Amino acid sequence: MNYNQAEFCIGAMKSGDFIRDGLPQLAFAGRSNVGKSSVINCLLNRKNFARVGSAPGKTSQVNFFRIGGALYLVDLPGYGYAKVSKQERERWGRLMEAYFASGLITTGVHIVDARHKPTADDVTMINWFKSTNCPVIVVANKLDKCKKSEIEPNLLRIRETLELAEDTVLLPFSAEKGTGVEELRRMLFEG
Ligand SMILES: Nc1nc2c(ncn2[C@@H]2O[C@H](COP(=O)(O)OP(=O)(O)OP(=O)(O)O)[C@@H](O)[C@H]2O)c(=O)[nH]1
Ligand SMILES: [Mg+2]
Repeated sequence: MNYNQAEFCIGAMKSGDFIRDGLPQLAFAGRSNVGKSSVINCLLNRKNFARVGSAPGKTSQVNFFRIGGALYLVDLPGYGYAKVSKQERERWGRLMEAYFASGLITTGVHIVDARHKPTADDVTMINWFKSTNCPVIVVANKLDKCKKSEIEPNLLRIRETLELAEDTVLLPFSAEKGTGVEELRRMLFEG
């Protein structure tokens, strides 16, 4: 699969905008600012393709990128950003619910922060993924910000808090350094 051939298709604001053409959809979700767009850029070996927010909570649409004419990477709006109005939060909830209920997701990529214990919102998110019955890969991003001695215990804490099945991949990752990117490409693009 040629991941260098990538194009932005649509930023969906409502369920009617979702692309329904039968190609696989790999959905990227995670807390605001955790690095969803950065992980996508890293995968595609691009600098600023999926927009990296200077202010958190910037991506408020469901962004569809078609890759190699073969599948979509779907950059979902982040959650858990405090300075968002109740109205905006409700809009987010409806949009996400519609996308998760659409049956369009074929693989989930849940991005969490390698430094921290997953939040209550992270637990809600992984449960949404589990409810789709699709395979999900958990990416522990910002690994470059962890001390070496923290990595193993942090990964264990993530696995336990999210109650990941034994066969669920938890991938240590750094979008900044490119750590884990080849493995993630293999899993997503050659799987
Ligand atoms: N050190 C470090 N910084 C990172 C990494 N990944 C992302 N960042 C930084 O984290 C910030 C947020 O990255 P984004 O990719 O915009 O995060 P996002 O999850 O798409 O954010 P929203 O779209 O607002 O939900 C940016 O300043 C990135 O440069 C990483 O692996 N290591
Ligand atoms: Mg983003």
